Amino acid sequence: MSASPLRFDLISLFPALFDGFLSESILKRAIDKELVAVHRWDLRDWAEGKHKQVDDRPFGGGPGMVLMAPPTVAAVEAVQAADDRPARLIALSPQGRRLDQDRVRELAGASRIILLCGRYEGFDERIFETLEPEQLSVGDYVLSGGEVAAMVVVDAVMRLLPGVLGDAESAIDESFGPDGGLEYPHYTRPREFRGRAVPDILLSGDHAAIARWRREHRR
Ligand code: 21W
Repeated sequence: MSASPLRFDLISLFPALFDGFLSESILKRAIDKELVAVHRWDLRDWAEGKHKQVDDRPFGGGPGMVLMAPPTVAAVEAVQAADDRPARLIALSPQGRRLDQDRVRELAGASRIILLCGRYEGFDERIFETLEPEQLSVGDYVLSGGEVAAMVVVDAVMRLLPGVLGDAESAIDESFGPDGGLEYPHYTRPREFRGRAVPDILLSGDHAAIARWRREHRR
């Protein structure tokens, strides 16, 4: 459909984690409509040796394992070369800058985004020195790896791409707009639930009064 859909490349040790995410709902529809393309890559395919090792113990001691530079850098360079368009390279890392809607909007203007997902205690520092990725976190809590964070990035970005959401769904982004929150309490059937009724005004058909009520109940 669109000439050149935004392309995501997801590099992970567990690419199957993205299966359900990519095969349901809005994202599946966007992929089917070729508004976005998502490619998955298994980091282990660049591991060397009989054991296909991708992690090792930290020099200097300490807990956990560290993602090794050689397979990781080889994977990223191969993925970069898989398409002519230059890519934004993002490493998902708890030490990264926190993702917010401004950054999401900015990423939605890219033509290609490579998301590198770590596991274990962290990345060998030379991965950062060699590839100089942007580092992004999705919040101040501890995940088991970068995959869920990568899904957050893909989800937040793809829903801003033209044609991905219907008009009704698009309105949801207004809650991050210049007017601040347009969030108000929502109700649907039934009209009464466990003794709690829907406010009469919402059933009145008086659109001006409803708009006023929603402004007054904005949160
Ligand atoms: C979590 C890796 C913690 C390394 C004991 C005390 C990517 C993430 C991740 C992970 C550590 C993101 C330590 C928000 C996240 C991610 C796995 C470091 C050091 N050990 N955004 N301190 N939260 N997490 N642990 O966890 O890869 S983006």
